[in-house]
Amino acid sequence: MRIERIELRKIHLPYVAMFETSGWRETGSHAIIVRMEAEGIVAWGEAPTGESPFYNEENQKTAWVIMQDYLAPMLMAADLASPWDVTPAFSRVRGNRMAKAGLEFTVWDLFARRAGRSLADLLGGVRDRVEVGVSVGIQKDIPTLLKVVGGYLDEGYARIKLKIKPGWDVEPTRAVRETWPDLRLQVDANSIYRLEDAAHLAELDAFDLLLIEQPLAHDDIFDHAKLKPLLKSPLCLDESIVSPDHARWAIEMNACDIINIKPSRIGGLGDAKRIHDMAQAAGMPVWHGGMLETGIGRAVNVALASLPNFTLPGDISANDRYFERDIVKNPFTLNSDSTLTVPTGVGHGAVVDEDYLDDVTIERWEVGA
Ligand code: OSB
Ligand code: MG
Repeated sequence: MRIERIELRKIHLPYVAMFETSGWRETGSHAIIVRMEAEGIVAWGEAPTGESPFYNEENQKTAWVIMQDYLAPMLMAADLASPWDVTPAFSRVRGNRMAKAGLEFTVWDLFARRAGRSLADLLGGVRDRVEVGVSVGIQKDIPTLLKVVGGYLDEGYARIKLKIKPGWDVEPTRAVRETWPDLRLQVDANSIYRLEDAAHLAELDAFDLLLIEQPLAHDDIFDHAKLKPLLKSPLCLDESIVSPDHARWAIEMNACDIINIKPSRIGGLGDAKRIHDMAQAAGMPVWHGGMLETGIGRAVNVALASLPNFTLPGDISANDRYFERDIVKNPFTLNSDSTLTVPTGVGHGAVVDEDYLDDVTIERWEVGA
């Protein structure tokens, strides 16, 4: 397959509520939306970049430049036998994995649509519904947190993740655990602690957590391997696992119990599936993280999360948890068993609301016929 046309859009789509982590705040999606044409087929994807390079090294502006100057020309020059050919075609470009992923997702959608198959089916998905939860940002005080968590539980979410940081870790987690003794609960530190904080982090062991996510540096595996035996709670890596090699190193070094897979962080669905398969062979569970995606990236995530080794609930909430109005016409809604239904139509299944997408587009660029 030859890609005939690529169109990129920078968007700004406000969130229903500001989202705060240990290191930054997100007030809305600053994603790059990708549209491609080949052989009469139109496909869509999303690089879920943020406004600032505070999660990883990328943001909307860096991905915009890298996609235009390097990745789009590489893709236009490639003759693709399958979506697996995209990652090798981009290999000369170091890092910049979200920029790569936005394009790679779109090529998967193209191939799935051409084959008349769903993306989940093309990837090897085995579930018709995926279990999900909510990632709850840092709140101004504990009463507010309990209200916010209670609201999500009332909506039917059966798993909660709390963002933590020094000064907002043991006490909020204790308060949520004491209020809901049976809740499936986990925490995410987004790289804010140091190995010297091990004894403090071990205080979280009292709260029967599903996992503690990425306590140490965003690019660390070595210190996590040292931390793991000092904690009783399962240790999960997010930021640190950016490629199949990083996953292999973490598994061989015994640096984690669980891996959070975000295909956007990893540079695409191909390498994300490789990590899924590698973890499965090692007996290590994975779960699907999120980057507060629009409905386009969300549909990609749901498809991937239907693979067999995604055995913990994902950070893939229903669209209305993020946006008052999304850029898709068929948002996901939460099923009563805290799941989302995996789309069965062709491609990833998101139907783009092109009029509303036009409204939230702040810049456009295109290449090709
Ligand atoms: O670390 O998992 C994270 C959002 C933006 C950047 C990083 C993270 C997150 C989330 C939200 O936790 C997950 C979601 O609901 O999309
Ligand atoms: Mg995380």
